[in-house]
Amino acid sequence: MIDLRSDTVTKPTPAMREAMARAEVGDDVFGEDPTVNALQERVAALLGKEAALYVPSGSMANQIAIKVHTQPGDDVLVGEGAHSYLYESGAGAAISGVQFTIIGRGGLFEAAEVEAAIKPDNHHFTPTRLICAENTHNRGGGRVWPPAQLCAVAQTAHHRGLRAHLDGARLLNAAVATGLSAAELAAPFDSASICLSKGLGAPVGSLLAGSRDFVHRAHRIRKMLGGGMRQAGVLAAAGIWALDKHVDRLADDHAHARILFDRLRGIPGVRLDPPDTNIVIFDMEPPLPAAADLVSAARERGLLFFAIAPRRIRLVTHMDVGRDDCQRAADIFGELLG
Ligand code: TLP
Repeated sequence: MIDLRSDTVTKPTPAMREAMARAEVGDDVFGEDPTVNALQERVAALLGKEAALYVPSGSMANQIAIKVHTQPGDDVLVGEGAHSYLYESGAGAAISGVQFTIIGRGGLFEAAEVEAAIKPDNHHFTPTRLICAENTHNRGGGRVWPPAQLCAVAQTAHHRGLRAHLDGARLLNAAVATGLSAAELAAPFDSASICLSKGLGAPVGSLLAGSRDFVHRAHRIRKMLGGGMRQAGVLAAAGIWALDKHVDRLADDHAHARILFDRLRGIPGVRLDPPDTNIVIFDMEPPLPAAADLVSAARERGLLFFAIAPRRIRLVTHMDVGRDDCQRAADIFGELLG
């Protein structure tokens, strides 16, 4: 099977498993796991923040950030399709009691749209407290924010007294694609997350970084959500291995996404934009099949991917699919749609 459903499907490599087996561990709820501590320090430095906290998932990283930055009843500005409001099971409402206001188009937004969406200081309105930006943007097709635009939205938020959180589940894809460091991309934000379990190929884990005070408060919320893990160093070791060995190769995933794009764009009725990173999203016009039918037909040929709307497909490249797999996938699209 060629699995393009998500970059979350990767399995740890034999070398990564060895690093996990060798990991020194302790009780991380006591702060005594040396491997977790090393990973947290490493990611704080990577993101240019004072401190970082290891959490089980990207969703928990986002929800802890929202909880730390807001009070119940606050308003949070997000782009269309942001993971933090669309794919986290209503957690923002359930855990933090916030409402989301969606701004911009395709996941990205402009500083002027932040300005325009901030609610007036009047008792009819809920106070706008936070913006969340997602880089790269998943539903936006792995879109990389133009760095100046990303910086401008955070600066505008700060200027208006709001906080700014960066969902950087795939921030290292953005760093590789732009040539900027993750720290430069995270610099305008009060908090930033990265996921180790997407393109980087670790089995579990995300980090949430910010000031020492932010991480101190985040730690308490992690405990509240049951996210404290004990001898988590066996998992953190996979993350350290991934940061050592699997960052530069993200460029291969981006090149493989380009192979898929190059084939799909030649098919009449397929509409898509060139991928910035490792995600390709395309729409199909009739008489091409509905997305669910394409998913079933491709599955029979050994190719997996998701339909994300009735006529929209998402493909994600990652370290467990090579160049030949992507060429084969492109051929299957040619057979089924061409
Ligand atoms: N995204 C998953 C699905 O949940 C959609 C995927 O297959 O792409 N932020 C972003 C931008 C994400 O894409 C994801 C996962 C998360 C946060 C959440 O990470 P996890 O799955 O670790 O909670």
